[in-house]
Amino acid sequence: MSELKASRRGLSCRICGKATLYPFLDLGKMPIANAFLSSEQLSQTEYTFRLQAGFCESCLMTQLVEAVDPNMLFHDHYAYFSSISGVMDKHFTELAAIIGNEILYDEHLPVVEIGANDGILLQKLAGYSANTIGIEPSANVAAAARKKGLHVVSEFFNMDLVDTLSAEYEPAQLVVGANVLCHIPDLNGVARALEALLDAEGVFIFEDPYLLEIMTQMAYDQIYDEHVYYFCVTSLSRLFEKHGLRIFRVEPILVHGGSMRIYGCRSSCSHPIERSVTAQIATEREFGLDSLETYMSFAERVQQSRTSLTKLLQRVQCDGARVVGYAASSKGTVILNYCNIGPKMLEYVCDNTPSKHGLFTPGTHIPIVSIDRFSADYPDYAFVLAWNHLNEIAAKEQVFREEGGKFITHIPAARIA
Ligand code: JHZ
Ligand code: SAH
Ligand code: ZN
Repeated sequence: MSELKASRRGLSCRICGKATLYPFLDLGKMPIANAFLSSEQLSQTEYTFRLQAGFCESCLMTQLVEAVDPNMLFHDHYAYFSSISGVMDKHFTELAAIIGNEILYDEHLPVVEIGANDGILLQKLAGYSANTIGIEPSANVAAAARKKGLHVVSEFFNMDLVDTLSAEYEPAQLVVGANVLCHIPDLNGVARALEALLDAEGVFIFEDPYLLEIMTQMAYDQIYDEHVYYFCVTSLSRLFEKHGLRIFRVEPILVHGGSMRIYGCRSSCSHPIERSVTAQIATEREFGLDSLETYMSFAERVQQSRTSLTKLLQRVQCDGARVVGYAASSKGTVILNYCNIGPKMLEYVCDNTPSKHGLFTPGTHIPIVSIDRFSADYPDYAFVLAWNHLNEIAAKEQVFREEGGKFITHIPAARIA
């Protein structure tokens, strides 16, 4: 037994219920990542919680220790609009084509998307199916999807919703969700609901940030309130298998800094389990994703990552440089708060989401401005808070670089890019 385990009893795991959840990373007191503040709210007390990640030794699911009520995160003014990225738009065009050409098998059976947001993927799926249904609890982004003529139910996906859908619709031939499965605390409930919703030969596809990439890239800023889980294929396979489902194919994908697309179905379905699944599970074992020590050593490297980032920022500031933040992402909230980077360090954070302009970053209170403001008077450095979009941002900001501007990133290590 390791020293850590000997020293204390584990907490209760959200997935298997056993007292084998060991906190390994403490990112401290944290506000809600997407709770950008108006100027009136700056003087009010912000909701905060202790941002800690834990690893369950029994079912191997990595998860938040303290979760925030989803109703506080996904509501009528959710800040993230999926359609802000051209690269993501292309990514979803490709996903829709795979679904349309390889997965759908019936003209009539419903195609359901969970976490449809502003309809970026659903609209493309509608090109392949006349029966698409989006599930999206955040009313403002659901309204943006409906404006595109899409059918969207503004509810959380769970068993109650599936009961309602089942009364009205036939079983689904496809359930798809990008960057949403890891957001849902009751994953056992999701698995049960999937099992109830899917047709006998129906397929589910999910894409989420991949734990192995988070660890190798030092992308600890993927850990925040909305991301309740950090999946590997091993932990997800075990979860689905408990509920009569199984993963039959996995594909690593590059978006959001390294994600995994998983394809699943009922256990009794005809899809054979492909080599990609067994190979990925073997890779995860080799890396040590089944061992608490791997997570403890990641946590040590997170502290080192913070030190080298703050040193780099202090150094350029001491040289008299003007530094701003680029992209008011959820991940940015984690970095800024954990590394204690405020308005004295970053003059502003610019972002291409109009509804974020005029607001302030959660916890650190840096003003969020438009990209026009950035272009009007380039700073010396732009610290990229959506490092996953660095290529897209750098391509857009060629003039900034031509005029001597430089990007700073902390992924995979603090550096001037
Ligand atoms: P981006 C959100 O994470 C939240 P965030 C959520 N939990 C999740 O998992 C992913 O999305 C899917 C700006 N930007 O995509 C716009 C530019 O300014 O990394 C956004 O405010 N210029 C659901 O918030 C922010 O970056 C650009 O050219 O970490 C998006 O950050 C681009 C491409 C983006 O998501
Ligand atoms: N799929 C999009 C949106 C990701 S943002 C993309 O990849 O860009 C996550 C979305 O999931 C948010 O719009 C949020 O409102 C929604 N969501 C959160 N919990 C959900 C649940 N239980 N059921 C369905 N959608 C949910
Ligand atoms: Zn567990």
